[in-house]
Amino acid sequence: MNPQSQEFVELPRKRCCGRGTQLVLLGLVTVVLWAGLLTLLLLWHWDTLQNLKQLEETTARNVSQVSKDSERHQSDQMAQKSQAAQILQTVEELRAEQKRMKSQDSELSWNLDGLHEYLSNLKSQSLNERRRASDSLERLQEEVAKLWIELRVSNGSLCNTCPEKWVNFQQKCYYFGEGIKRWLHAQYACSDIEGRLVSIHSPEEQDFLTKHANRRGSWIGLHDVDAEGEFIWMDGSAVDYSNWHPGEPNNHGQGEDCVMMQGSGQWNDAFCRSELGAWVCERLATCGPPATSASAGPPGGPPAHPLHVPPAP
Ligand code: MMA
Ligand code: CA
Repeated sequence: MNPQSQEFVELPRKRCCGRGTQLVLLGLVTVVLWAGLLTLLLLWHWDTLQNLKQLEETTARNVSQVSKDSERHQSDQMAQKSQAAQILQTVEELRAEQKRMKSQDSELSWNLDGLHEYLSNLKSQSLNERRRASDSLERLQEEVAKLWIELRVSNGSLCNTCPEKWVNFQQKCYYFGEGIKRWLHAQYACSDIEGRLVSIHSPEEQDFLTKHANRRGSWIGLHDVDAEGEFIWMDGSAVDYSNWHPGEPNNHGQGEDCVMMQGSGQWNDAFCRSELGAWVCERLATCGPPATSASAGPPGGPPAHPLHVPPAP
């Protein structure tokens, strides 16, 4: 062992203080230590408090934010609900409007149908009136032409001029057509040569026709096409003479509305679509110059073909 260290160890320890002082020092140290510990605890507590306060504040902020959000959400939801209700109402209104329009549409189409019917009635009415007016005009022209002829005859004129192939009797001309035709086509054949199917008004005229007409029968201008049993002449003149075969008219079979003159000259109502071999047309004769030099009315005279009336447009 080192003698020096031996020396050091062996140095007698110098006592610093007395036992009381030591105790006081120990107490002081203890107090200081407790104070430090307490300070630390207090600091920790304060810090914790601060943290808690912060946390509380944050939580309060969050809660208020959440409640604000929820309020906003609620109000949004309410707005959406009211919007949905509004949309529903609008849809209902639209449906009602659609229904109303549908009913209006059907009413309009009903009205339109009515108007169409009214219009077509009006059209047919006006057509009928036009036809009646044109018939009356034709009859008046016929009357005028006949009066004119009578005037000319009374003034000494001879009114017996007929076109070629026409036969004169009194103041009329007759055309005895031959060929197979139904009544309607015989009518067309007459109007093609500015005449019409014959009308018969006296036994003399009938005798003349009987002598000249085809032996197998000819169509004449008498018919009851418009009303069964009501026979009328094509020229609208009165049915003031008749020469029916006994038992006729009998409207035999499917209906007989057109009249033919048999070979004997007697009349028979026949089926209008029957094909007969002959027909008789007539027209008024034209007048020559007066027999004397005395003038009979204005020069020019009646229309060249008094029976020819232009058809209604
Ligand atoms: C035919 C036809 C009629 C007519 C009778 C007369 C059979 O039918 O010409 O129009 O009335 O004969 O018997
Ligand atoms: Ca008959």
